[in-house]
Amino acid sequence: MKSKLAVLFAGFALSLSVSAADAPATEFTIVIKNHRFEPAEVTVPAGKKVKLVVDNQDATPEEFESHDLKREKVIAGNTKATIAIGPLKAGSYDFVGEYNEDTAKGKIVAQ
Ligand SMILES: [Cu+2]
Repeated sequence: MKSKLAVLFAGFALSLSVSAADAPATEFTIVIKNHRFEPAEVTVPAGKKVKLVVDNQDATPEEFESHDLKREKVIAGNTKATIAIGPLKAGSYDFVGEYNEDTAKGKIVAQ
């Protein structure tokens, strides 16, 4: 039993160190408020996996939708969702709030 536990802990420590290695500055928060994204433009590092935390502060649900990023996710009112993207090539990637497309527009700029 002891040796099995030691192997488990070694594996756990290894996975911790691996995730720590690509952790820095990879999380970006976008707020939804009054059916708009704030900020409407987010600059992320190209060639890296990043996480978008989309914080819907409106009472109504919104759908984060991006054909460019091949992502769509419904976010209930007053909740947050995390969307993993990348690694992206340098460029501009549009997204919208599909339930309020006239006002909820934004883009990710990878550079
Ligand atoms: Cu959709």
